Amino acid sequence: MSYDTSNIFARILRGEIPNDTVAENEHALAFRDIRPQAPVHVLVIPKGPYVSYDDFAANASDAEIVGFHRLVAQVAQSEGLSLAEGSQGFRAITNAGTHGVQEVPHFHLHLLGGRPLGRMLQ
Ligand code: IU
Repeated sequence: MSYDTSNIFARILRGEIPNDTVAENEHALAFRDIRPQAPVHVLVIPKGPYVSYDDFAANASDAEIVGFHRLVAQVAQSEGLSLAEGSQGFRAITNAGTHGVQEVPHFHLHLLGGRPLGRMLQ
């Protein structure tokens, strides 16, 4: 699947649409989900044009991959989700494609926490 530059997260990255930014670095942006499913619901996206997690993992540079994950860790800490600092935990998920029910075709990781999230897989 080729990258669609008109997707909503691409427009956010270009500054065409406002967002509730939590943090950013050279390679990634973190912002609050507009329909939060938990007290903390932050989306972390790479700044590069990657459709899905597998696209990102296969094609992003080492610096992009490290930068992305460091931002996830930074947000987990700043949002009070870090286990190392005594939180009750969190969930980090990414949906891909039709079966994964991916709504926006720009890779994003959902970081959820602040309440018990229930079991996902039986
Ligand atoms: P999904 O993993 O692609 O299914 O989730 C997309 C998420 O993006 C979903 O939780 C939406 O609430 C969220 N979102 C957003 O935060 N801002 C937007 O403008 C749009 C979707 I469209």
